[in-house]
Amino acid sequence: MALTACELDAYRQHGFVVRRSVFTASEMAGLTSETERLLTDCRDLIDPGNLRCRFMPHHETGEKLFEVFDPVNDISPLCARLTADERLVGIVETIMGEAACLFKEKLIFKPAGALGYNLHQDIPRYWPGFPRTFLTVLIPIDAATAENGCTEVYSGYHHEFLAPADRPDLYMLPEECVNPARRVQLELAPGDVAIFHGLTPHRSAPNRSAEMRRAFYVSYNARSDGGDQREQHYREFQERLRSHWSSQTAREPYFR
Ligand SMILES: O=C(O)CCC(=O)C(=O)O
Repeated sequence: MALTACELDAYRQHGFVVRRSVFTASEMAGLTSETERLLTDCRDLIDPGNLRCRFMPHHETGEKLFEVFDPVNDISPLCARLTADERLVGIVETIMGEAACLFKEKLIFKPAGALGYNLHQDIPRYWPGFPRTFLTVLIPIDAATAENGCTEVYSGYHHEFLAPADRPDLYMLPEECVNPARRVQLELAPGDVAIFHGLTPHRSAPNRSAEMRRAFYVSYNARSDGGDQREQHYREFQERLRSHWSSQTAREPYFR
């Protein structure tokens, strides 16, 4: 079994679990070099008009900093291989109790100074058909610490939506939705992984260190919950981004 019975119980109780030292130092060095290669070789993709990219303001100056490639598998064979790695898929399938399908993957760079993420659950209440079995494996590339804005999860909230039923559009949640005493900062070393449920509320603080805090976030759904829907998901996701975009600016976004 890829997770022990104890780890599985912890996941069921808290909505997340940490598994240490899944990947070797040399595997992690390979992934680190891959992120550096992407920043160089794919520099021309990094553009606010490209739907693959997201930017985050600097927490003090407001300067827009490049933050995320979403998706990344099509420009990174190494990332694509990692999302199919049997150690990861084994952990996910132990939790799901059945075969898992890759749903989406994003490479977060979180450069020095980048603002954190407000409290949210990954499964949007407003999105019909979004798989309820969605979960994410967080693979830290740099050590994730409180200083550089590690992901912070809240234990025991993964059975329901926190957005009120009359505000299904509310993706970013008020902090009062959660009890601060149930917060766990996912301080992780390269090689560790954390797995958290799609309804586990989480947030992060700004990166107050002088370096990037890179992490690969890989999400899966159970095969019985819609099957392989990654392509369909990205089509729909980009459609939503496009309509949001067109309400903000006259420039036409593109995907490349
Ligand atoms: O990387 C972070 O700081 C948090 C990312 C996150 O919450 C998300 O992508 O849903």
